[in-house]
Amino acid sequence: MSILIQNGILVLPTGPIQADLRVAGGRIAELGPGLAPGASRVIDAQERLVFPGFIDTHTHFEMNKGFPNETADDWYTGTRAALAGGTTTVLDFAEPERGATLASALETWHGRADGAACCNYGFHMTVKDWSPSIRSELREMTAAGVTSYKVYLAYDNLRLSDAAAYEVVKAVGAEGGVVGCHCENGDLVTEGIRAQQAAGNLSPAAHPLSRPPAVEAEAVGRWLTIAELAGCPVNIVHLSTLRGLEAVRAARTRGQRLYVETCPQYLLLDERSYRLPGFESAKFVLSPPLRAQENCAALWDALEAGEIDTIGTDHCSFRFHGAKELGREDFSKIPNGIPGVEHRPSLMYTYGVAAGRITAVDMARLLAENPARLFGMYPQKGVLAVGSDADLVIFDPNDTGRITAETQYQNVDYTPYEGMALRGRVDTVLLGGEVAVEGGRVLLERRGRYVSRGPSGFWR
Ligand code: DUC
Ligand code: ZN
Ligand code: ZN
Ligand code: ZN
Repeated sequence: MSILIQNGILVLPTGPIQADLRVAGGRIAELGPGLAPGASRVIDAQERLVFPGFIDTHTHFEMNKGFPNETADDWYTGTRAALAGGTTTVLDFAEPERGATLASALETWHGRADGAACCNYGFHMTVKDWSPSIRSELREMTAAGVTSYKVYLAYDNLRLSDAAAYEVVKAVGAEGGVVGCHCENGDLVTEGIRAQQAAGNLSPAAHPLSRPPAVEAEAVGRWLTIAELAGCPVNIVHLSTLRGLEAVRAARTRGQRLYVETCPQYLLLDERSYRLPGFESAKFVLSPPLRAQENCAALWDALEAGEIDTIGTDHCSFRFHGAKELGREDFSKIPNGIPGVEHRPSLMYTYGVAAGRITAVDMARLLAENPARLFGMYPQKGVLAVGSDADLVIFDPNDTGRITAETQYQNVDYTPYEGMALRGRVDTVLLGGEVAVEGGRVLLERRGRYVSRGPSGFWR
C-alpha cells in the first residue's frame, strides 16, 4: 500500500515547504515538489499542513486501576482519543508497587496496552523506592526499550529522599537514560494541606493554597542541585511557575544541561478556575495546581524563547461524577489530574500558532521532534524525513470549532477546556503508513505498536 500526499505544506525542521510526500511500506519513501504520480491512494492536502505525528510523552492511562479513584480512560479509549487528536505516539508511566520489581510493572503495562492501543506507545518507569536490586534491573529495562524514568519529590506514597533521587539520577545516567521529576516539596505540601484543613478550608479552592508556587520552585532548585552533583542532565515535568522557571534559568546560566516540560493547562488555564460555584472547581484540581495568570504569560515567553523543550498533557481522566466527587467533603481527597490527550495539538495550534506566539515549525519541534529526540525515538519518529515511520498528521488550519465533552473521544464526563474555541483541526492521521483517522473520525483501532526506545537525552 502506497499513499501519495499531494501539495501539502510539509512542516520540516528547516521550515515549511509546499511539496508532496510518498508513503510506502509504513515509512516515508520520498518527499519533494512534483513527485511522480502512481500510488494506491492519493490524498489532496492543498492548503493543509502536514506535521510529523505528535508525541505525548506524559500520559496516565488506567491509573489507580481497581481503586475508586481510577481513571476512566483505559488503553483503548485513551489512545483512540490521542489518535483522533493527532497524537500518534504516547509515553505512559509504568508504576511498580513499592517493593516490587520494575519488570513486574513493565509486564503489567504491556498487558494493558498490547493489542488495545490505537496509537503507538512506550513506557517511562516510575521509581518509588531505590535498592541494589532495582538498580540491577536497569540494564534489563534498557534492553526492553525503557530508557526514561520518573521520580517524585511530593506525595508520601510516591516520593524518594534526596539521597535516593541522587542515586537514581546517577545510575540511570550511566545507563544512557534520563530521569524526570515531579517537583514539589512533599513535606511542605503535606503541611499545607493540614493547615487548610485545620482552618476549615475544605473546598477545592483550598487546593492551590496548599501548594503555592514557592513549593514548586524549591523542589525545582533542589532537583537541579541533585542533578548537578550526579553530573547528569535531567528532565523537569509539568513546570507551572515563573519561580520554577527562574530556578531553571539560574541553573542553565551556570551551564547545567536540563530539559523542561510544560503542559497546555499551565499555558491556557489559571487559578480563576478555583473560584467556580459549588464543587465545579474540582474539575481543575491537579498538581501542580493552576496558577496566577502571570505564570501563564511567563511560560508563553519561555516557550517563545526556546526555554521549554516539550509539551505533554499529564492526561489523567478522573471522572467528575465518581472519582472527583470522592473529595466533596475534603479537597485533599480529590484525585489530582485532568484529561487532555485529545486536545493538545489543536490547543497549541490555536493559542500558539494561529495566535502568532509560535510558528508551525516550533509546534512540530515541541510536540514531535524534541519528544522523539529526548526519549530515544529520533529519527524513527518526530520528523518528516525519508526513512522515518509514516506517522503523519494532515491538519486543516482554516477549520474552526469548539471543544466540548459531548463530542470528545476521551472517555470522561468533562473537559477542562469546555467551550474553548479552536482554529484548525486534525483532518487525517496516518499511523504506520495507513489512514487511521479521516475527517477527524477514527477508522483504524487497536493498531498501535510498542516503541522500543534507544538512549534518552539530546546531549550524548
Ligand atoms: N503528577 C503527575 O505527573 N501525574 C499525575 C499526578 C501528578 O501529580
Ligand atoms: Zn507529577
Ligand atoms: Zn503525570
Ligand atoms: Zn455525581
